[in-house]
Amino acid sequence: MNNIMNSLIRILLFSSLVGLLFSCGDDKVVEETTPYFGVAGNELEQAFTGASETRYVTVNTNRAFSATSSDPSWCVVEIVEDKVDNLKITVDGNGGVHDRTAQITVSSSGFDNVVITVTQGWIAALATDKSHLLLTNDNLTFTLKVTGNVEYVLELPSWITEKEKQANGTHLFEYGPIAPGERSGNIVIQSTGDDPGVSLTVPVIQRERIKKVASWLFDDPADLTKATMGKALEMVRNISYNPNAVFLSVDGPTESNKAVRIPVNCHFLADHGMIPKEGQNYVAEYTLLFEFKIPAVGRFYSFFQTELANTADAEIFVRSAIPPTIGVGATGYAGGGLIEAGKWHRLYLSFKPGDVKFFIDGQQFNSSTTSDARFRMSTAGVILCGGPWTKKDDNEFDIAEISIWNGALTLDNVKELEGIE
Ligand SMILES: [Ca+2]
Repeated sequence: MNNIMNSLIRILLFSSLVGLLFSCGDDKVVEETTPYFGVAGNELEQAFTGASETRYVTVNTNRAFSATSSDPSWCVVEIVEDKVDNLKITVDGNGGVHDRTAQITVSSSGFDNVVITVTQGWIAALATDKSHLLLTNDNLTFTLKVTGNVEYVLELPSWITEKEKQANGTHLFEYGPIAPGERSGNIVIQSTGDDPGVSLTVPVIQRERIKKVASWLFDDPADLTKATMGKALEMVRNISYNPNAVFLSVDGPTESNKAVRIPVNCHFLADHGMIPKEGQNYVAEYTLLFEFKIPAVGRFYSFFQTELANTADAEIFVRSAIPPTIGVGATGYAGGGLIEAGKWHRLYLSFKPGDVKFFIDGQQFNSSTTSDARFRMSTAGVILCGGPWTKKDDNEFDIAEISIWNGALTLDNVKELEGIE
């Protein structure tokens, strides 16, 4: 009985397998004999951005087919064998300023053509030849070249003005010098009109370090006002006091380093060339160097005067004290024992409101927190080596060098300048 049942089961299983085989065979025959060809409706519109891109689309078919692009210059179509996504569409970046369209026609014998519509947008583009700008007082002009496919306007920081625009897109700008320090802003390049909005920002920084801006060495007996840096001095004589007063070329600290003897009640007027800080109309940070020699102690000698009418006190003196000191009430007097008659000294007067320092022969001898307005220099200039004629504070002395820096030098700065370790 068991054997009979087993045989029956075997027969049934065999019959089922045969049936399966036949049914599979039937399906295969159907596939081969019923052609189909099409592209899903939602794939018939292909919209691209302006950038280059590749996409794959499925052509559902069991037949050979072909595909052509109406504009292969930017829209390329290829058939990929053995892949479900068998249609490869590649678009180049759109460098133009308009949308564009192409049609891809997919054909198979015996079927209507399928048309895939490809549309591509475009990208408004602006570019500059510099990503940022670092400016100094040295040039006062700069260029920026703008390229792109859209019209644009420029927004500039208030301290920059445009001088001209050249046909190739190069803009020429100018700006003014600044006191040591920095200011910054942005140049914004913004597209205009109906174009898709695009803007670019180019940061601009103007930076200025403290530097020597004027220097007079008095080494040329024929030209005692000559500048080696900055502008020539102007000699100012008090003719009513002494009509014969003469600025004399005299020996200096060395044979080649000569000096000038400044007569009583005479002085130099200097165009220092310094620029006020933003928002100020005077110069409050500077350093003056005087290489000087006094003929005798017990008298006043005036180094500079900020009041150009020259009626008030001068600013800094060698005092008549014995031993002599240097300063004024606002800074205090100091340096007793450091200044000798008949000897050359190099004196640096470093001014910054709240931080005033004096150095002589490479050492600091006075500091003050004064921010007295008397030390502010006019942009019109400064009186050097003299003071008010009525006060008899400016006695004859010799000067081998005057130099001006447009900021307050430190002791380290002075040591470096003087070659002191
Ligand atoms: Ca000299």
